[in-house]
Amino acid sequence: MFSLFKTVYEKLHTVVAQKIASLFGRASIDQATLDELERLLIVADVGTTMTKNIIKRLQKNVEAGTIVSGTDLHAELAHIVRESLQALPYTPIQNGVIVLIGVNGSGKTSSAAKLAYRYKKMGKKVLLVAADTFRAAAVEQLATWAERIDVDIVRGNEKQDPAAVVFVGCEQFRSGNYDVIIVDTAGRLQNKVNLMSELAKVRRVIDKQINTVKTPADNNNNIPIHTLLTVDSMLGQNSFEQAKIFGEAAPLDGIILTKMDGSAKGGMILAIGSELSVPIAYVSFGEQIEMIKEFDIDEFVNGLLGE
Ligand SMILES: Nc1nc2c(ncn2[C@@H]2O[C@H](COP(=O)(O)OP(=O)(O)OP(=O)(O)O)[C@@H](O)[C@H]2O)c(=O)[nH]1
Ligand SMILES: [Mg+2]
Repeated sequence: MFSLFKTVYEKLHTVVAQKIASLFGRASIDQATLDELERLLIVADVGTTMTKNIIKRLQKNVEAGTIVSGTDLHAELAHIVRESLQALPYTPIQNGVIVLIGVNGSGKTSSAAKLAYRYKKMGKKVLLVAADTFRAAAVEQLATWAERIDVDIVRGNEKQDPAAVVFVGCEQFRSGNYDVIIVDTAGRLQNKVNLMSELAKVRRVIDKQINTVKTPADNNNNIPIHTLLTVDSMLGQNSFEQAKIFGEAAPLDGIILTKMDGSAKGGMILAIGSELSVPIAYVSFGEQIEMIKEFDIDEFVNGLLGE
């Protein structure tokens, strides 16, 4: 299992990280080094806002004499990166609702299956809801996963109102003693306005069914509902606009950064934190069912900047 996880930041480390790490070997740090670092951070998709903040802080340290060598630069950069990620922690739910949203092809359906498998392995009773009724194939895709991992599923029919499918899912969740319900949604519709209003409606149904309509068994505890946005890490900066638009349809609790196995640009992780103020919840790093894990700050910092 560990060898699977080892690959998460492997590509990242071989490409951008090596160039950044070469700066840490320098005996002294001058403006030219900081300019070079700035360029590398932009290439790594750290984003202009975050990159500027980082460089400004490093400059101050250089002027104050607290960064002299490449080793000092490494330590301070790692400190800044860690600090910015720690400001946005994510705590996975133990029981409750996960709604996956995101642009088409970003990995919603795969992530729904992976999370279902993960929770099942933790001993949880999981219900999947195939609410991407825009395409029949989408429902089939999730149903195939559900069968393979032996998890219950509520399936919609093609072109059925997704909110109606979610309604049935919520009823089954409450009556069937489930711990976790994971909802897969559509990533495309005829137009963006329709998609966003559909997602907002799905969210309203869940809010109402889960936390307003109660059965005695619910014990009147508030059940957490997390909306997680899947972001394809290979798309780099393009993902931002999409993430902002999706964030308007439903409050985002976390990001699942997908396809990290193919991405050499892990800087996205920092840009998302600083520009969208949404924590990274999980990283997905391959097509196999186990290939998702909780985002680990230290592992990421070591992947990007070396130990
Ligand atoms: N290599 C790799 N491929 C992935 C990963 N996550 C998803 N994929 C692949 O990306 C493609 C799209 O994934 P889906 O889960 O179907 O994406 P989706 O968001 O549900 O797409 P739509 O239903 O079309 O909106 C599939 O071929 C997946 O196998 C990952 O972490 N790594
Ligand atoms: Mg899908």
